[in-house]
Amino acid sequence: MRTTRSRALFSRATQILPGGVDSPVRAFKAVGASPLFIRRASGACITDIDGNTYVDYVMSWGPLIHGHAPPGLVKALAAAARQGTSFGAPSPLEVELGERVRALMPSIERVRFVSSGTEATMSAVRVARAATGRDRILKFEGCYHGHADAFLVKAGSGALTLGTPTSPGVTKAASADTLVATYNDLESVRRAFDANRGQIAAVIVEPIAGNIGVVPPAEGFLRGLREICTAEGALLIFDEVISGFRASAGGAQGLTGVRPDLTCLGKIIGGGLPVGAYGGRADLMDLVSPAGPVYQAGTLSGNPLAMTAGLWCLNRLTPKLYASLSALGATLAAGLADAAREAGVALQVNAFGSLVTPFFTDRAVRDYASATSANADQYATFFRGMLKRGVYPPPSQFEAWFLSAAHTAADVDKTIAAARAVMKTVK
Ligand code: HOZ
Repeated sequence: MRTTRSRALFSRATQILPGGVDSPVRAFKAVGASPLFIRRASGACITDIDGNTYVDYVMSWGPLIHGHAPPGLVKALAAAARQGTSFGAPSPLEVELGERVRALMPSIERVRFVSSGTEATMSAVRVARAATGRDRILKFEGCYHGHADAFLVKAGSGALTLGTPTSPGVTKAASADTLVATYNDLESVRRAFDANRGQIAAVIVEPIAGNIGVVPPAEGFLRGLREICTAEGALLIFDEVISGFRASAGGAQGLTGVRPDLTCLGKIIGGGLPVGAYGGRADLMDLVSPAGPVYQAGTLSGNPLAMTAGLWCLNRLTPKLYASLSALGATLAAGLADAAREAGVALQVNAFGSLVTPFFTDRAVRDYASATSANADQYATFFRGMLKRGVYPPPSQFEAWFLSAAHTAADVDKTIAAARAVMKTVK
């Protein structure tokens, strides 16, 4: 595998982009490698500027449930672009996508489109604080809700990989109202409410944790959160940026039947273009300006290209798609587990439908502590070996693998065969 061009471009990039990238995990720091610069992508594959092609399991970190550049989407985007790329004024597409989101997730009675998941979560918390008149929020250790100041407390994703759970530059005041509980541990939530009676505006949770690797909710955890929030007069916010339209067409809430007060969306809702959204109960969302006093705005919010991509994606979420994604996910998870067993490597594979994470640990992974017991050095060796064999997993132990409609049984077989060979090299 020749990487001369990627290496040269990375060297040049470090002179203009901090760390050579526009988002930390892309720098491959956590896996001791130099990032690949991608020239193009199609279906389940990406090709770098040296001409190497890989089966991709990053899939732009989740939005591409229909694969890279599906021809129908490309055509729809080209047609939309001819009509104008941004209006800064309402367009019919926003209404159409909003209604589509509400049909798929009925808890979303009103929705506001923004441009990223980070914008969605910070705005949802603002609404929760305004609605309750309370300042504090409760999040879970290892859950990542974007990079707004209030959330960079014991966060997951890049903040975890880089070992900076609390970022410099976040003031004590900005994070002082953020409480942290343990994922899948309702007792830790009750303790936080006991110690902060009448002060917690909202509990925000990834209903399927996806930023410490994949950690599904334990039986009863989400329902327990709903009960506690209702009893304590706090709002329940589901951050479904990853799980929305992926766990099922109705997200994690559609599968579990637990109805949050507010939901944050991103990734699939934009079909690979920059979109986020937050929505929920009409009485809460009607606090948002100009319906109400809670200010939030954005130049590219409801952008016609992004709305077009979102609609294209959401209109193609069939039961058949989820059945085949789950089957592929199960085959991949089982294949990775078998490969590790054969090689005598301790591995726990967590999977939820099309989300998969192989954790290099012998502990069951159900929260931050067990996830971070995984051996990141072993993952790094595994990652580099897979890359050499034409498979591109996420460049961090603590990120999810994403499958798409474009992945085939042959892609997964190739991945498992590569894993069989590579596991033998993992010490
Ligand atoms: N925060 C994303 C992973 N959970 C990474 C975003 C990116 O690098 O594109």
